[in-house]
Amino acid sequence: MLLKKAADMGSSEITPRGLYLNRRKFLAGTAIAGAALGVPAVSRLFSPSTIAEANAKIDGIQKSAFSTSEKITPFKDVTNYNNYYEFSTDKYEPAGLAKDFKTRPWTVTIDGLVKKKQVLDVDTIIKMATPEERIYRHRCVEGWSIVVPWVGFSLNELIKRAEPLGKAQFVEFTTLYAPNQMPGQRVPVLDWPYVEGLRMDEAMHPLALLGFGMYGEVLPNQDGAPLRIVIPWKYGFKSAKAIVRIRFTDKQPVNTWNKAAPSEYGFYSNVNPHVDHPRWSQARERRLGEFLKRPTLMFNGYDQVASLYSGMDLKKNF
Ligand SMILES: Nc1nc2c(c(=O)[nH]1)N[C@H]1C(S)=C(S)[C@@H](COP(=O)(O)O)O[C@H]1N2
Ligand SMILES: [Mo]
Repeated sequence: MLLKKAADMGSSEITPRGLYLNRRKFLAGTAIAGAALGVPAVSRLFSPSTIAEANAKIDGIQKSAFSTSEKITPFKDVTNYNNYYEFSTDKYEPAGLAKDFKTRPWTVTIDGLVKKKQVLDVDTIIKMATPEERIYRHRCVEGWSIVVPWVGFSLNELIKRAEPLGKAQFVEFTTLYAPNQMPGQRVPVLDWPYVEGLRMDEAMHPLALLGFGMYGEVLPNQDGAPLRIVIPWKYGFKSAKAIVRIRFTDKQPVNTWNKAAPSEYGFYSNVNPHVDHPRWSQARERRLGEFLKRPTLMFNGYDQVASLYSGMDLKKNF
């Protein structure tokens, strides 16, 4: 069991008020079964069957110097407490609802300001470089954190092969839109599909990971299979799951959470204990499974990215 529930923000807290009320109205006006969507979970037991959906082991994984030596969060916590609004706003539900999500065949479209526009099979991408285990801290904007042994390689491996044009200043990531498979997309809680973005130098930073596994295995569906990004120095929502498109652009992408609540979620979203969310402090966080909160670190402790933001006002560019 997790010991952190008391401190969790419910979905009503991450969801901006207007949207939340709209969603409730929407739910009230349509007789959707299980309209409990708007009600944050108080307590639920893990279903062992979701944990048993063990995925294939990944061969030839190398260790990474970027890994933290902090205690890894148990697999069952990381895979049963998920933010994945395409499936549900209830963090306990994606594990079950994503069980039959189809991750093959799967292609990723690479387009925009890039020399090699192409549609790549996800298995071609996965084989592009040596898989590494990267044990990263992950800090959700809601105040909880985890330590996860991801499997993947630097996103820049893919970007370099695509040969972006000199004009490309940003990269935009788009998640699959498949309301037939993703029940959360039948509800207008966010503007689907989920979109995220990075500045080119952020995307090229070796810490920015293209992930396809965790704990030595293929990524569980609820954690973003078959392919996601993991940006450890930014709040969790920047780490988009189930990516189908990577577009290079000269304009700053409009990321989904920024569109939903521009005063609450910025484009940069670097972990920053000195810039509070308008509705709660960001100074501390609770590790899943721990009781006491710990201080949140600037850039989530990844100081090596600080130079990317030198000269920038990170209170303005939150
Ligand atoms: N497509 C998509 N990606 C997403 C989200 C989402 O709702 N949809 N939630 C984000 C948020 S808020 C967090 S904290 C992380 C959670 O990743 P995890 O469930 O693997 O811990 O995924 C991020 N990526
Ligand atoms: Mo999050």
